[in-house]
Amino acid sequence: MSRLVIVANRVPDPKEGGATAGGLAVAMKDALANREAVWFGWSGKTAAETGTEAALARHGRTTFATLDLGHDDYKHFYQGFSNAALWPVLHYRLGIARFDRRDFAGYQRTNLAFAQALAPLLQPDDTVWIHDFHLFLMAADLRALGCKQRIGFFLHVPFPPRSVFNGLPHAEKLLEALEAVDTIGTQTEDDAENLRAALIAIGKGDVAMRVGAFAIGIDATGFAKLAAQRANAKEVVRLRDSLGGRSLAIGVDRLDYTKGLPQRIAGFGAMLERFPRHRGKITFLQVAPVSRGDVAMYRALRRELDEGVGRINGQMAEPDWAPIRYITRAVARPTLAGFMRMARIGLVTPLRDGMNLVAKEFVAAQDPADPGVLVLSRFAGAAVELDGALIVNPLDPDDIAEALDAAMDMPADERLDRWNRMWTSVRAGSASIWCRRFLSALEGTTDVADAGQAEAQPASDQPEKKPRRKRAA
Ligand code: ADQ
Repeated sequence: MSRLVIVANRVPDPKEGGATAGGLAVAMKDALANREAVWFGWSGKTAAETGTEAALARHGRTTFATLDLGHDDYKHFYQGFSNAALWPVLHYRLGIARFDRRDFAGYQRTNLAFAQALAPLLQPDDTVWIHDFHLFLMAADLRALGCKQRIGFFLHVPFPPRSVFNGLPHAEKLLEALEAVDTIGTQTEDDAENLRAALIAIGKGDVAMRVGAFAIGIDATGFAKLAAQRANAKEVVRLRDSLGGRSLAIGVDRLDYTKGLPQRIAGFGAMLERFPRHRGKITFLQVAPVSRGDVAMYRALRRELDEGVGRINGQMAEPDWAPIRYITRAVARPTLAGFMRMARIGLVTPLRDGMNLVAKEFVAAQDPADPGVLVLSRFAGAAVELDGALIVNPLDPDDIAEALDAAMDMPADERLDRWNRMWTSVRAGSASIWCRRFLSALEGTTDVADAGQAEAQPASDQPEKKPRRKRAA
C-alpha cells in the first residue's frame, strides 16, 4: 500500500506516539497503524527563520517531519492571516476579521515554505492529505514544484456563504489554489454547498465537483470506555462530593469566541432568573483553557467571561452554593470524560462550529442506564447528526434557558430515547470511518459524492451525485 502523508499545521509529539494531537490524531490512528506514513507540519516552536529542511523523527511506521516557524511567519501567517482573518471569516464573523497585506504575504510565504520542505520527502505513489484553513495554498505550491501525487484537502471549520467569504481580501486566490486538489472535504453538506457555489462563481465548476461532505467523528467506543473507567476516579469523586447532591451541567471548550461562551453563561443566568425553582439544584462547570492567548480578541473574551461569571455568581450564589464554576486551566481528557459521564446536562452552544467533537464525546460518555441531556447549538455541524439533542439558537439566552429547564425536568424514558438515537449515530460515524471514507474518495475507490455520505445524515442532506474528476497525469 502506498504511503500516507498527512500535512497539518500542528504535528503531534512523536515522543508520545501522536497521543497529544487531539481529534485529528485519534481519527488517523487506524490509518496510521495500517500503512507507512509521514506526518508533516509545524513543530510548535519558533526560530529566527522558518526552517527549510524538516527535522525527522520515526515512531512505529510513522515519520514525523517538522519545521520551526520564523518569528515573522508566526506573526503574519499564524497569528495574522490564519487566526485574525481566515478563522473569523470562515466562522461567519466578517466584522471582527483583521486584514493586513503583510499577513497575506506571510501566509503565501509559509504555505510555499511548507511545500518546498515537503516536496523532497515525497515518493511518486504517496497520497498527500492536507488539513485545514492554514494551508489553502499548499497543494497549488506542491503542483508548481512538480508534484504529481494525489492530494486531498479537508476543511475542519465551516465554509460560509460566498457573500461572506468574498469579504476576505484575496478570497479568490484561496479558491483558485483548490484547483490543485483531487478531493476536497468539508464537515457538512451546507459547507460543501457553500464552497461549491463559491467555486462555480469564479468559473471553477470542475473543481466544485470534487467537493464532498465527510462528517468527522470520535473513537466512540474508546471514549465510552474511558468515561466508564473514570466514573469513580479520585478527581471525579471529589467533584461529585462537592456538588452536595446537585445536578451538574458541563461545558468543555477551547476558550474561543466562536464557542458562544458569554452567551452560554448568560443563558444559564437567564434560566436561574426565569425558573427560580432550579436555583440551588444545579451547578454549571465550564472548562475552557486559554487558547491563542496572544491574540487580542482572545484576551478581550477572557475579560468578558470573568465579568459574566462574576456577575451571575454575585447575584445568585448562596453561602453554600455558587451557580457557575469556571476553569481556564487544562483538565486531563480522562478526567473530563469522567466529569461528562456524571453530568445531567452537556451544554455545547457554539455560534458556529465545523463539527464540534465535544458534543459527540458527551454522548459517548453517558451511562446508558441513566443518560444525561445534550443541549446543542443549531450552528454546530454535529447538529445534523445529533437530532436527539435539545437544539437551541446560541444567540438567544432565553432559548438556552428554556432548553436547560426542559433538560432538568426531562423524564428518564425521554432521556433514554433521545440518547439512544444519538449514540447510534455517534457510533456509526466514528473517526476511523471518517478517515476511511475520505481516503477511499481520494484514492479513487469511491465517488466523492458517495464517499461522504454518513449513515446518520437525513436523505435530504445528501450531496447530489457528481462525476469524480480523474487525477492529472
Ligand atoms: P476545535 O475547534 O478545537 O476543532 P472541537 O471539535 O470541539 O473543537 O474539539 C476538539 C477536541 O479538543 C475534542 O476532542 C475536545 O475534547 C478537546 N477539547 C476541547 N476543549 C477542551 C478542554 N477544555 N480541555 C481538554 N480538551 C478539550 C476543530 C473545529 C471543529 C471540529 C474539529 C475536528 O473547529 O469544528 O469538530 O476541528 O474536525
